[in-house]
Amino acid sequence: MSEPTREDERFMAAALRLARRNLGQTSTNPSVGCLVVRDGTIVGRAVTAPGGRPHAEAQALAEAGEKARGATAYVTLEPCAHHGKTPPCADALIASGVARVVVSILDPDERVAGSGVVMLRNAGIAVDIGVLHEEGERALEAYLMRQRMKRPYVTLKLAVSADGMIGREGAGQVRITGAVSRAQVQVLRAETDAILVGVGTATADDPELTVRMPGLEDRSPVRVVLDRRLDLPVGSKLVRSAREVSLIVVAGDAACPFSPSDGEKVAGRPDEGQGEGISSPLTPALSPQAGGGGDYDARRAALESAGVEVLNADTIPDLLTALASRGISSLLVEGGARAAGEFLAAGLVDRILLFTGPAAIGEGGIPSPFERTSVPAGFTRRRTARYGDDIFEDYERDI
Ligand code: AOF
Ligand code: ZN
Repeated sequence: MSEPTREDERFMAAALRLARRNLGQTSTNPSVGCLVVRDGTIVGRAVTAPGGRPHAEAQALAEAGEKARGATAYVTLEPCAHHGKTPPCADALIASGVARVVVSILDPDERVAGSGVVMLRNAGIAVDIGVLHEEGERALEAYLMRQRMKRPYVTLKLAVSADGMIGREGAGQVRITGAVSRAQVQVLRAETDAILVGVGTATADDPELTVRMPGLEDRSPVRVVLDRRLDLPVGSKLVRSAREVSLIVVAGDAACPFSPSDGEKVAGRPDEGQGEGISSPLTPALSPQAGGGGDYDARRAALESAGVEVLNADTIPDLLTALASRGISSLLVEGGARAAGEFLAAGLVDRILLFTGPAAIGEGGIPSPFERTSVPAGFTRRRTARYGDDIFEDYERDI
């Protein structure tokens, strides 16, 4: 068997970069990169198509054509061995006449799990596994999390003011970070399968949670709202756009922890004990319906007839299991403090992206779920960057 070389690492690095291109676009499939290289020249290159098919190898081999004969194929994930919605990539590689296949990560999908490699070797093709293994694990982390742990990889994104606030009571959306950070968040959304907020934030801010960056408009993730009692107004932007971009509203039973509290921005909710004198930012059309009570079924029916999927899940782990079974591998939690706190308390945050703006909010500020501008123990900072006047920090969960 051949030995992996520096050149192998170079081409695998290029395949991993290529795979990034369709992150968040290929659910339930991972975004895989494939290069076909002959005599040091790339003769075919592809990434898993949006929607998950065709797979990367099939497209790269089609581009290479006859030039694939005797070439080396670099694939970030083990080529599939199963007849799924498309024929096995292992068969396509064998038929193409490639002499060697270099793989970064073995596919944990039980339909593959090493059998792609066996098929290739049985056909006399040299196979090297584990080239840039660590980088491969990182590039495929969301897919690997869903396959191995049956839940999505969870990223918590927080924008905090210089004094550690995530907003101002009763003020709706407050601008905390600048244009560069906001553009980064748009890219992040585009690379993620699903995005989640609590009903307090959904009601107070009335966000759309779509990708609006020019050129990426068709890359909006599935939107998810934690909403125990189905208080999300039918007139909200989220519900009104549910036929264009999927919206899942997560209801629970009485024991469910998803109820908003004063940790989250819920203005004008008489039943939540909001203080007097806090002016509601909500237009009448967006005021939450009276919570609880017997019209739950009517609210559910109204949401469903607006194209919303209502999902019952009583706990964060139950919710994550349900999302994973829908093929969602990555989840971006965007707030508010209550929703963030729920995920942290459940120990189900894998990564924290903290954007800190230059201005203080002061009086009436809603504190971040963390102590001022820090993050909880158990996370290690991997990267810091300056985005305009903001500071960006990327933390990963330890182990
Ligand atoms: C590859 N190349 O580019 C990708 C692969 O539903 P199907 O038939 O498309 O199969 C989905 C499975 O294929 C998925 O769970 C994973 O094991 C593999 N993804 N395999 O050879 C690719 N995206
Ligand atoms: Zn395949």
